[in-house]
Amino acid sequence: MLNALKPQAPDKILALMGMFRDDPRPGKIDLGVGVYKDAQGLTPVMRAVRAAEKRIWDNETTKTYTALAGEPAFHAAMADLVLGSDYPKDRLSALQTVGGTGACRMGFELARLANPGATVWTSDPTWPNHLSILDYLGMAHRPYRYFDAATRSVDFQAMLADLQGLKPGDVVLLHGCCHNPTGANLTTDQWLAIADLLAAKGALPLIDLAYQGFGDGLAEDAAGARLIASRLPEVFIAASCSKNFGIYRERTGCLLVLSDATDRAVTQGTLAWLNRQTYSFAPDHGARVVTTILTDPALRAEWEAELEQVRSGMLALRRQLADELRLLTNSDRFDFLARHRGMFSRLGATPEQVEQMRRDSAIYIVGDSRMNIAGLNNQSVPVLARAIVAAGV
Ligand code: PLP
Ligand code: TYF
Repeated sequence: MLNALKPQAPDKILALMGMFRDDPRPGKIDLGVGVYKDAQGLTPVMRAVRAAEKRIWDNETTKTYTALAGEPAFHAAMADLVLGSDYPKDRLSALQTVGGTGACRMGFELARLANPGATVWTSDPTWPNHLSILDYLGMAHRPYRYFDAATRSVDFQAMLADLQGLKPGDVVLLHGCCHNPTGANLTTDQWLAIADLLAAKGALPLIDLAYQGFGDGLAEDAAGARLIASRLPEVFIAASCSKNFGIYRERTGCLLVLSDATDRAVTQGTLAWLNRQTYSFAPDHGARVVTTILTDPALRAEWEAELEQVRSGMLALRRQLADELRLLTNSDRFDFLARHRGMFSRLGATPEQVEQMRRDSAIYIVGDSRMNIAGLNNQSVPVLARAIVAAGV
């Protein structure tokens, strides 16, 4: 029977991770997979996470099941982190999920249950797993133009023009901040215009918030999601704790759903039911760590300070790289690197140029020329800048 299976295409980002590992060259630079790395190239466990884990280890007396949708304390802590303290509590449903990916997946499934004919509109480009999950679910999806390859910024007029085609009940997948893979983000005015358009069209926003705290700050990175949440009757937010808490492998995320208050009970019940159909209870440990940190003022302050170091470190690397390229090219062509936010920037190199940088300089960048800025340090920035110029980007 299993001989009927067809091979699946490998995940290109994860495949690049393996190629990097197998490269024996000593000065190799990994700008591939989206994992934060410090100046030593390590992805450390955050201090607040260690402290929370110790506290849980000291105090936990049972490992019995919790609740199908996850702990209410986790839901409340995540809603507060994402939406701020004055969100409409009578309109909120929430689901603890297996990472931000699980939150996206459950968001798609919930939308499909409510409107089986929904088309999901995705930015061009977007995170490849969005598209592969939608394909797997058999859900219709359509790209909207987003990235202007010439300016490496958002082509907002094109985005608005494409979204004119929305039908009532369609889903618009938006990156809440730190767009993956481009690094180009919407301004507040653009978020407002999107909110107005979706409201006029009767479309449903699904905001993928995987990098809150990696761009302009915790509140700033949630501003788009908060603005949409304050203006639209129904909103889905898929929040990941993988990056901002550095707990990737614990698989921690949360789907927040705002609905009419009269639909809340059935929505919340449907979310719990979706977990039950898929894997029953979501993993507990990461969610418990996050709840412990967010509800303890001292731990929270320590976490916020460490996250701020991570954020400002990436911003400093962006500025250093843009400055270096200004000097080498005697132009401002690469200033967009300092304007982008989050871990990623799409450089705008051809696949051949990406390949040349890997071959000649042992620099690993995803094939679409997405670079993970966190893979750099002060010493490797000039190496990358010279390789970019040598490749003729
Ligand atoms: N969405 C985007 C855009 C991402 O880049 C990621 C990154 O890993 C995720 C969602 C989900 O992450 P995870 O499932 O590891 O929490
Ligand atoms: O885009 C990235 O690099 C991160 C990590 O299948 C990632 O979001 C990459 C591929 C994948 C899962 C996570």
